[in-house]
Amino acid sequence: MTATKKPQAQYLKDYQAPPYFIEHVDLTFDLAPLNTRVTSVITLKKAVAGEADLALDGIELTLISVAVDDVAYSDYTLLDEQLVIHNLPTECQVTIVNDISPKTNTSLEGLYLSGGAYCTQCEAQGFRKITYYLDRPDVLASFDVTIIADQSYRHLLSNGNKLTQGQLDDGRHFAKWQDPFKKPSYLFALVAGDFDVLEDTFVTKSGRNIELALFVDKGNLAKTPHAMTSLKKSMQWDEQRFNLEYDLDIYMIVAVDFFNMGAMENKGLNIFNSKCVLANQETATDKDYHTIESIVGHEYFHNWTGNRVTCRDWFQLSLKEGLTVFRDQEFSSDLGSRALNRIDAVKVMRTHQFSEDAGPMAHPIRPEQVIEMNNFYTVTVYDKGAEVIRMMHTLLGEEKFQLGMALYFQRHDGQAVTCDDFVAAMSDASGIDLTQFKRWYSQAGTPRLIVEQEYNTEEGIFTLSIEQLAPVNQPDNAPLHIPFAIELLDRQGQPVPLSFAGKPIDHVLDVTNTYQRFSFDGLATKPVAVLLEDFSAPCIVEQHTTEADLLHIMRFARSDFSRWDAQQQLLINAVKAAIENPREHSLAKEVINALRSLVIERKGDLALIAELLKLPSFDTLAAEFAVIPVDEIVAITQQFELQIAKQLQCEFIACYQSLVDDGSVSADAVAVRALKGICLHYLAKIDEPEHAQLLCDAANSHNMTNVLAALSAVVKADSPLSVELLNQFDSQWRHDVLVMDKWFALQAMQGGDNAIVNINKLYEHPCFDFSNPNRVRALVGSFSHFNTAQFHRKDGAGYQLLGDLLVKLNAINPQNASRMLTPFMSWRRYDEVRSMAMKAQLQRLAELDNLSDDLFEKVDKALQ
Ligand code: B3K
Ligand code: ZN
Repeated sequence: MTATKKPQAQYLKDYQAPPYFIEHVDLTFDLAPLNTRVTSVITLKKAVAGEADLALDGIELTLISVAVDDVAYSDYTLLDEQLVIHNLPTECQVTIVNDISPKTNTSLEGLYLSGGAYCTQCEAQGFRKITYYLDRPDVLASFDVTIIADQSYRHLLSNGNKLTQGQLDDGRHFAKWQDPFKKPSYLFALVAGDFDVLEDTFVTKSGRNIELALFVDKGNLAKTPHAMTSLKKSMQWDEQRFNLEYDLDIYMIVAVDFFNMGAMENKGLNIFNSKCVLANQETATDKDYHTIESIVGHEYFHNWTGNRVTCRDWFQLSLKEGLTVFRDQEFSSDLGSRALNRIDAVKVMRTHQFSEDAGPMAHPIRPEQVIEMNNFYTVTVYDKGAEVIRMMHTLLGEEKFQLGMALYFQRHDGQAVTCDDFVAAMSDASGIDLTQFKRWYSQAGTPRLIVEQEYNTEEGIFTLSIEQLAPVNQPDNAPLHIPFAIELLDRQGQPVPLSFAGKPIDHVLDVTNTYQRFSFDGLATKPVAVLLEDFSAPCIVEQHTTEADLLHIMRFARSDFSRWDAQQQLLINAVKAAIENPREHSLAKEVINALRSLVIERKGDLALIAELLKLPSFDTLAAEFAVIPVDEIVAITQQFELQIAKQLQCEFIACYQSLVDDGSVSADAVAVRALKGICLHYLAKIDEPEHAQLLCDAANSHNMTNVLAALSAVVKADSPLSVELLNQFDSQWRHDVLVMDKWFALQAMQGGDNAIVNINKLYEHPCFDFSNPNRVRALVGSFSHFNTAQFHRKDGAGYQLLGDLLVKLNAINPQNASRMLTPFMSWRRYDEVRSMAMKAQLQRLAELDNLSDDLFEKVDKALQ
């Protein structure tokens, strides 16, 4: 790394409590696009004995004045990113006036303009782009906020309850808000705009009436009912399952088009990416409906796990995120299919999280060193964090887990705490020792478990020996406490009771040592073992399971998840065998027959059957190899899919035609559409007039799930139909950018040498906008993640396209740039030609004069 700039890391070990408390803050915003005036009056109390400067964070602010107790004050030092005020009295009020420019703020952090509306994003450290403040999560203050704006901004919103509103002499208007709950600055929010509003109410279980309001761009009201229903379901679920009730009198959600992530849990005033709110059957897929429900739930659940109890410092982020992801996963599983939700979560773990954990950005769920906090909103902190909570839930059971939650709130409501505090509550409430378990918080990497099975015919004893190996990239890791769930099946597929010497054994084995043996007796024949049932711990299990055992598990395991898992393993083995032995380029008869039975019999949940008919993704397969054989994986999966399509085409047609989609959003209708979609996926691969007709009918339907199933089927099959259907979609939906994102994604997935030229051309499309993260992700994100063959072209043109984009985004929106960089992070896992071409792009970024901290941190780690 030759770049002269070397941003400094912050360390968990250096944590110090703040030298001042801020008891209250009174903010006034006089809104104007290029010069919004912010007046902040902070009521302070010194928290330490003796002299202490007050070092307030502030970035890109124009300081106008400082006063202490209403008297102008000049004893301060203004640094690049801090205002250091000296010699303050022990208690005082500091008034700071500064200007900011929302219109030119393209980072989408701090106060910015999204379309015509002002909005904010303060987590993690965006508040310092609004005013000088102790911008850290352990400073909890009550906030009063006054917003002044032109009348055209009809809605002036902030956290808490509205105190007053009125007209000003100059023709402008104002509103005053008060949040009675003390909060850190990252939960502050302000919105000013002219919206359509969907209003509703919710009565809590203690009988309080809560006003609900959903603010969207004009004309979008018809797309709001699903999000509102999701909110009410979330409120009810949190009361039932966690005994948690909403606290303010009003809950507001605002949808904006320019947003860096999905949504933000600001107290009482959530701000959402419009794609995570707006939906109707014509414009959104069933998957979008599910995502909206889960994100609305996630943000709502933060009101307790995040807002009422928050993080002491940002290293503790998983305290709120891991726990809230666990809660939203449970919400989705209680309301919908537990198995499908588990499959989705495990896919994320095994592909994205395992690869992050094995790569240059590997970090424990509680990181110890951070340069740019925004880089740590990762699959590790969120999803592995949720798995760590789930393991505690498995070890404690629901009842004790809920006692732990209750104790956590009893001890820490209104505080900023650490992950240790959470585990202590769980352990104290349950009486279960979690000392060793806590290593999950401080050790990075994915543990590997080598499992061996022995069966002693004479004694009828079956033994599992489990060896726990440290991750290759974390050789010094100490053994973890791993809840390892199993099921044993007999030859007939019946579950075998687990016991030894007359003592029952729980199906969750406590793996705590580097090597352990677990024996079970009373077994007349060698059982088939289902291991790591339901993915009971985020580990890699290494063991050889025969094809016959996998087929047995697929038929008989009690866990739907484990049945899916066995099927995936069977398919993964087939792809690996084909790569090792190029003559074995077809799927075995048994596998095709198993798939055929699924399509014909259609027993159980149709959505699960749809899932079982999918081949493992490129990422899933790539995870199996030290050096990813890109061309082979692409070629073999294409070949297998064609084989399935050819051998089962009659069954797919019959299945497609016999399924009746009633067009509703019921779970049954969603499952029907999922299975019909898979049929289309395979049928598109064979150029037959009958198939083309089915595809065109679906593409012309009024249900976006069906339309998209048809379009993605033709695009992935490189079917001659795709040009016409894509053009038709473009002219039909050009007025709706969120729908056009689906079109951009389809364009990005097109095969053939023209793909890159096409994307460069699409940058000129009237709907495309580099400053909108949704557009960029739809087009280039889909390309780099899903168009494997073209992104990983050997001539490096795919990498060049992403590199060019990153150079541009680095200046516009570093947070988005850093997210888009992810595919380059695993450059070492590719063959020489590809890895050198990716590395060249990283080096190109490293040499940028204006390299952002966000990109610096990742590029620097990647190149080390
Ligand atoms: N807490 C926010 C994420 C903030 C990301 C900052 N770069 C959304 C969520 O996890 O609920
Ligand atoms: Zn969250």
